[in-house]
Amino acid sequence: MEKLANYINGQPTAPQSGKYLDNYNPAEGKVYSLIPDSDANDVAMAYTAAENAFATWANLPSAQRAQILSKIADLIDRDLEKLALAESIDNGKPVSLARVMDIPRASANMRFYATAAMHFASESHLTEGEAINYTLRTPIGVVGCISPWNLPLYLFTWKIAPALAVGCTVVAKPSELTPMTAFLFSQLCIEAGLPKGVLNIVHGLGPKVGQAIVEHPKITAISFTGGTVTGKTIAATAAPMFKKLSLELGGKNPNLVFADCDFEKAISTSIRSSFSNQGEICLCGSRILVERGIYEKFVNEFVAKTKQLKVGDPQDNTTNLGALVSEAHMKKVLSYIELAKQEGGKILVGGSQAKVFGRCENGYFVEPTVIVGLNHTCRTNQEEIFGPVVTIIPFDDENEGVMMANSTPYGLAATIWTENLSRAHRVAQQVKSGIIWINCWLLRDLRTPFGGMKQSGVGREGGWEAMKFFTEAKNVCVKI
Ligand code: TXE
Repeated sequence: MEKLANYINGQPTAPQSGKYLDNYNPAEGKVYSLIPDSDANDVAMAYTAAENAFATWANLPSAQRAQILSKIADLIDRDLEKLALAESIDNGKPVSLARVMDIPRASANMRFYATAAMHFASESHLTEGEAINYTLRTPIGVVGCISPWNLPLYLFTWKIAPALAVGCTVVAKPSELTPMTAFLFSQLCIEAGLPKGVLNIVHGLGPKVGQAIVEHPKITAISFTGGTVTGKTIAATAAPMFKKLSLELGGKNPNLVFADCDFEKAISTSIRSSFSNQGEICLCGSRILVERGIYEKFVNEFVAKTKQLKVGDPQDNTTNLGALVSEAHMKKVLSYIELAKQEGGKILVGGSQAKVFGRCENGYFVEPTVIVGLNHTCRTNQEEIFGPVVTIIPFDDENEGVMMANSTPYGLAATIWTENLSRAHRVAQQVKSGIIWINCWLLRDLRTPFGGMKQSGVGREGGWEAMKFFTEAKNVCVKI
């Protein structure tokens, strides 16, 4: 069985403990490779490599850093098919999705920040008649990047690319549930000539490897995407050391549909925003709030469209929903469906584990599920489920819609469907989410600030925000 390796000091490296963890193919419910069960010793080794590489990498002209990062992007493009298949096998998502979303976005992340490295500039402030201030931004040092399992290579590169672009060196940990593409990525880094120690990838469990990265006294900043509960542990661990933190956490995103929307577009995009990647995207609109005038029509049409979705073998190009990432996660999602029933919810479609025959008969599939009849305050409508499960809730007017949209502890993303221009802007201002899409969903410009309010996180990624996060600002005041 294939054994994955850590990537430390430019080399594929076995864990010091010699121990490995099972890596599952969730569509088959079967172990198909082994990943290093690393620990604090491997993190310490990765840190030393990153520290030794720091001065040279930080002082390299940005154009040279950019060249290497662009080369990595080119290699991702070259290996598109191989990486898409690997992502699909590791995560359970349809290969057709990985081919158009995950892998192209991974190379886009690398290329975007490669070019950004050459455009990054800092401010100056003239104190009239007295002084000129200029701001120096220098890479903060060795940083930790911890990424989740839902968009494995996509979110892994989204973190490491800006860190590397500004001249930081990195100790990174992909999710133990989906380590494969980060492993393949390490091979591309070697091929691209990334100097040794600049990026180090340590595989293993969150409470062991992730925690060791966060606890490491000399890792100065942590960029994390994952669950809100883990985010709290990370914040509590990092706070006494005054580490810089960027936390991108969960969401319970409202999809607000007004009666004056373009109905067909609202329906078809809502199907995507509900069930893409099996609903395992932090930006999915899991609470569909519909103005009462079109509620019945919307529910009927949405249910009819949901019934057309095909749950199946992720390698079949006609599959819309593949497997959930793990058995534990499937059970969690199914438990929320049970909870919804206990809370009085009515399941209009789905509601069970999906059976896929043949190769995938032991896989972790869940039917796309639509639930109505629940109050916006119940647990089903307040807690993140992170699966192919949505609720539809009617509202009477704009105020009530906004109130419901804002009624959860989360504030990551929101979608607004209306053809009324004033309403669109008014509601966008009132909804407490870091990302608002009007008449679209998941339309991303990598320059824009990305992140959430309330319990959806701290800080913003994207564009200059991420570059600033990985640098330390120093003001220099010159008397004139
Ligand atoms: O994520 P974890 P889990 C949500 C979603 C899901 C829930 C839990 O609701 O059901 O979180 O998922 C590492 N110190 N999202 O438990 O554990 C871990 O190894 C440092 C939303 O699978 O947060 C992995 O690399 N690191 C989300 C990463 O954290 C630790 C995406 C994320 O895993 C750690 C994923 C620790 N103590 C889940 N413990 C999103 N925002 O997109 C774990 N990790």
